[in-house]
Amino acid sequence: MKAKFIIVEGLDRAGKSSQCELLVKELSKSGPVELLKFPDRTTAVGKMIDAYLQSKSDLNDQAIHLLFSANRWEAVEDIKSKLNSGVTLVVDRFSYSGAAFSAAKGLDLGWCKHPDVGLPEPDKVIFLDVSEEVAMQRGGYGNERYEKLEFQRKVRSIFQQLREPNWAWINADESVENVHQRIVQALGV
Ligand code: DGP
Ligand code: NA
Ligand code: NA
Repeated sequence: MKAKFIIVEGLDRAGKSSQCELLVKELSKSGPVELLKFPDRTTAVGKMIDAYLQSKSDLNDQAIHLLFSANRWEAVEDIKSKLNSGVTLVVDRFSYSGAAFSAAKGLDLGWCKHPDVGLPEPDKVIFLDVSEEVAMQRGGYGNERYEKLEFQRKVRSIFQQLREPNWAWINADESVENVHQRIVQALGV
């Protein structure tokens, strides 16, 4: 099996983390696979992003946008070398989150996409769509900066604009197991 670059995107509270873990487990039956997560809050850049998300620091919209992009770029050699050595990657958020969350603030979508041009392109994008009702049942949105209903609505509408033919748009309101089955079907594994 050729290594695949699979991006999992979604709104906050869509169950992305659990689905990424289940998917990695499933794919590992047929070959090497690893999970990556962005933002990677462990790097120097990632620590600045983490402080921003927790409102411990403030940055203008353009500056934080470029830091999120830099956080992906600083991983590019690692991503490429893993793919080249045959390791399938499941990536919890990537460039689409970068564009959607910043454009939802009112920044120009084209401008938002630009810093990520040249990063690896996905074989498949899994988008986990969650309704407002279910997101609320899952404990509502937390304390982080973007976890607000009105903002999530805008983010969702930008994701719809970004959608391409290699996207699987999956209703993540259902049980963890059902959503997992849909993801597996969409990937044809
Ligand atoms: P997570 O760790 O997946 O819960 O993501 C943290 C928050 O940051 C979440 O609200 C989504 C947002 N986010 C993720 N990637 C980006 C990005 O590249 N740019 C912006 N502006 N926000 C992002
Ligand atoms: Na979050
Ligand atoms: Na998450």
